[in-house]
Amino acid sequence: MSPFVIPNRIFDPAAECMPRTERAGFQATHLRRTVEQARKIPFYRRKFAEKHITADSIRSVEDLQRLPFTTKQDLREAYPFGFFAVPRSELARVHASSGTTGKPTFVGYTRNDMKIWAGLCARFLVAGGLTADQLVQVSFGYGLFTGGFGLHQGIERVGAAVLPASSGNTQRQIMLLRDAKIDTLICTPSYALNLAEVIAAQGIKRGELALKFAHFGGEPWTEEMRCAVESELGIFAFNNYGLSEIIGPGVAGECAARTGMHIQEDHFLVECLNPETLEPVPEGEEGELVITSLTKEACPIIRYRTRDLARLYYDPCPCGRTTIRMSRIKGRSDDMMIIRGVNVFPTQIEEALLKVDGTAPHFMIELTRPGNLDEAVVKVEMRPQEFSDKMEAMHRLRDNISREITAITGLHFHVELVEPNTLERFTGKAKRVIDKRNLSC
Ligand code: DLL
Repeated sequence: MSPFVIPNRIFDPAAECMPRTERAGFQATHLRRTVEQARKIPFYRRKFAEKHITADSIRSVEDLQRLPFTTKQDLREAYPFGFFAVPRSELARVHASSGTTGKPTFVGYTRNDMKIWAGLCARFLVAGGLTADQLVQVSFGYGLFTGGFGLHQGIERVGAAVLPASSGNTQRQIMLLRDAKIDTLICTPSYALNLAEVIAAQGIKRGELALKFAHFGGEPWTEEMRCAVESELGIFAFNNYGLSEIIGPGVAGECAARTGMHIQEDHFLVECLNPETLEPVPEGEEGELVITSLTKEACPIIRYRTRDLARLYYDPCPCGRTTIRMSRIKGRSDDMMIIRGVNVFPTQIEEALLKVDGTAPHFMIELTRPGNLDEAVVKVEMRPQEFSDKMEAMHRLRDNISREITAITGLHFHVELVEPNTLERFTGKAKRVIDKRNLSC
């Protein structure tokens, strides 16, 4: 067996390492069942009728291409429970997506959905080294957000112990980490950075913490950010991906090889499409992830357009799992800024900043359009030790940052250096762009 595979009762080689052709047969059966289940939802019943789709006509995974897409807008229009395929009596849990535009989007789970969800979270945690003897602090919010409860049930399924700290109150989080000798931390990567900074500011020594591992997800982050957080907290950090409309965390996660996140293909079909033409992009090229659930009862979902941009890799992973792997998410197409006609993602700014010594990856982008041309300002925090009143040193730092940003984005950003600890900190997902351009008029 590969050295990357950690034997554990959760790891399921029959499902995770099966030959790809065999998996396709299994997926086709489940796709057929999903179409059957989705017919209970008026939206899909209508779309299937328009396209003459019946469950029986689904014979292979290639038939996926004939199925209709689902967008966030479709879900919104069916508010509150129009995308539920089961009666209320069969529901075991309801969560909601972190809607930025007023009303949330509800997602329901039957008892069986809950069991599957716990198993999926357990699987990626185990792939990333979680063992039953660890004590895990969950610093995701427990509530409508799927992060807290989702990871919580996965940890319990593994048999590890969970400390449900929930989000917020950074001082108390650090006290818990230290006093309970937590080995594994679960939160967003930006919150981990926030914790690392406060830990350093309080003069807490590495030896006072027992932290070894972390599982981060819920927002885009870069490899540079991983290096920074790992070295500041002395941990090994794994990436995991999911979204509430699909299930929550548990769609994909990294194994110890960390060569992309293994998609849990026995439960989800993932396509990578050109967002304009909606045609598949060639293997390894960037596109929008479009996800179909294969085993969900309460909220089966077909070809959901995630708006998340990533790449898919089909080559074998050293860990032995045969599932497709997805790259980091470059960003959501919703987060993409179009500045003077050039597409820019906040992750590109993060990448640039982490290449320059002396800056902290705390930044805020402000976009304005004083005349006809966009202006982009990035406020960047300095590290306390680099903050000085020597103009020349500050100018040099600013020029270095500006050069890196231009090298990565091809655009000029005005760089404003700001004092340590002056930009907003986030306890969940970071929000880094303020767009004052009033583009709707
Ligand atoms: O964030 C579910 C989740 C919770 C995943 C905890 C992982 C850990 P939503 O609030 O619906 O659900 O937000 C989903 O977050 O479409 C991506 O844009 C982004 N996202 C989630 N995980 C990652 C990741 C949860 N690892 C949206 N890398 C998704 C990049 C991520 N972006």
